[in-house]
Amino acid sequence: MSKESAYVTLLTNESYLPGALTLAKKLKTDLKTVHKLIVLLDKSALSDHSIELIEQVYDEIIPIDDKLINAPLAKVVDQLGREELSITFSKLLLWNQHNYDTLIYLDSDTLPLKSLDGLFEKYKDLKSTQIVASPDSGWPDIFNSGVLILKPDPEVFDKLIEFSATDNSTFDGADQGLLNEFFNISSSGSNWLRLPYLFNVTPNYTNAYQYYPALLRFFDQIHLLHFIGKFKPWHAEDILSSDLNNFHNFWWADFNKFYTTDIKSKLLSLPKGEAY
Ligand code: UPG
Repeated sequence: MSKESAYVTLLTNESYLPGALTLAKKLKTDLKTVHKLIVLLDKSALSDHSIELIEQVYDEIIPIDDKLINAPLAKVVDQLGREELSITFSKLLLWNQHNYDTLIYLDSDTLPLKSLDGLFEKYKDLKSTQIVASPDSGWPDIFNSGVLILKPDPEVFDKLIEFSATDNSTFDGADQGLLNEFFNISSSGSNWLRLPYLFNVTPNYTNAYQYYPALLRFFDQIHLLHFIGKFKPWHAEDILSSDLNNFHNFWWADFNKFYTTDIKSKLLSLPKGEAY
């Protein structure tokens, strides 16, 4: 029997739950994906009610409670100032999901605006030694690791784990630095297949730099928004404005559409943890 392809996200605590739920609802209800939705979940960190909400939208929960991988804390704090990102080394577990063919990994702070299903067909012949990702807006010779297309493979997984334990495996202390070292830098870029920026647009209202004319020119073609940085849309509704580049508006419009007042207030009162 041929293997399935699927979307997958990572969720290790309740502080990213509103994002993970809105992401799944968007893919299923609005964009009507025909693919399965999977979550790599640390169940021990979520309440029963939160797990019920996850079960309502995700087709499969892969528990990773006893498999979490942490990057050494000192470097991620030193380089990025964000302790909570140490846990993102757990993205390496993606390569161990070899019951699946192609995986499209999406961070739980992403919001697709258009269907991404065509990417499965486009990259069906991808090799497990390659990765597909968009350039990072802060350093375009490096890919952003919030949207990844990959082929799970136990051999590549073992190599990643081995590599992650070496000194200097990650230049930023987290998964993005590690995955770029492994797939991109070590092959002088040849194992990184570039996905257009339109598939991982990372505006940040605190960014000093935004290429506004390009934003206007390509606005209608944006396939996915990614709310990078410490401050996520669900942390506050009161910064919303009608500015075109205030992308938090898009997340709130969907969250308000998908969840009733009752559930919304519960979700918004969840602990924000280190991420806040
Ligand atoms: N995550 C959790 N719990 C945490 C922290 C992170 O589940 O406590 C998951 C979640 O899916 C989240 C993802 O990991 O979306 C990445 O964390 P996030 O805060 O969204 O990272 P960014 O601010 O977007 O930072 C960048 C990249 C991201 C990469 C990270 C570390 O966009 O893809 O993982 O840097 O390299």
